Amino acid sequence: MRWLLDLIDRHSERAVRRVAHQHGRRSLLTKLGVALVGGTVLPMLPFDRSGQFGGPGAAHAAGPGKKAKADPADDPTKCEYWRYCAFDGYLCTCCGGSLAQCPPGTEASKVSWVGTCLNPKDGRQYLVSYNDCCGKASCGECLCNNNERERPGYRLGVHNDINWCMANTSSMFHCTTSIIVGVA
Ligand code: ABN
Repeated sequence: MRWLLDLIDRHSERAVRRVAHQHGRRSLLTKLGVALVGGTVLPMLPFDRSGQFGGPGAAHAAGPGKKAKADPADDPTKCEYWRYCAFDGYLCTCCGGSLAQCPPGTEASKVSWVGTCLNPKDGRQYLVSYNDCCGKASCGECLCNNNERERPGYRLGVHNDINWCMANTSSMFHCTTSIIVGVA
């Protein structure tokens, strides 16, 4: 009887060792496989990397949890926008109008003053007509005063601190547009 118990013992020990051995090897192989496939395939997946290295998409992808700053030279609601280099007044883009259109209920001034501004996108100088929008009280939003090439007030045509609604039926000044009228 003793010999039978010894035999069962040896058999079970061998079986247990074999299972433990094979299982250990397989799980190692599985882990290696996952690491290899993951490491090779994951970088090939189509992630959006357009925000890297300050490229064109950088403005909307400054990194996790961070908001990139928009360039004010590109934003017509900011005084730093390139067309406003000689602008004096309230931006019509903040007052219900646009760069070239007066807000509803106002009309463009019949006279204006023209500045010359550099467009950083193409390196060219543009003639920009600053027409006031007339017929309503001051808009009061986005007051800007840039004075590139402006001259003192005793020379009316080269001074920008003027109410250009003076020749309209209503001389009430509301806001100012910035209309491109030529290339210098
Ligand atoms: N051109 C804008 C403006 C209007 C009234 C007074 C000064 C400047």
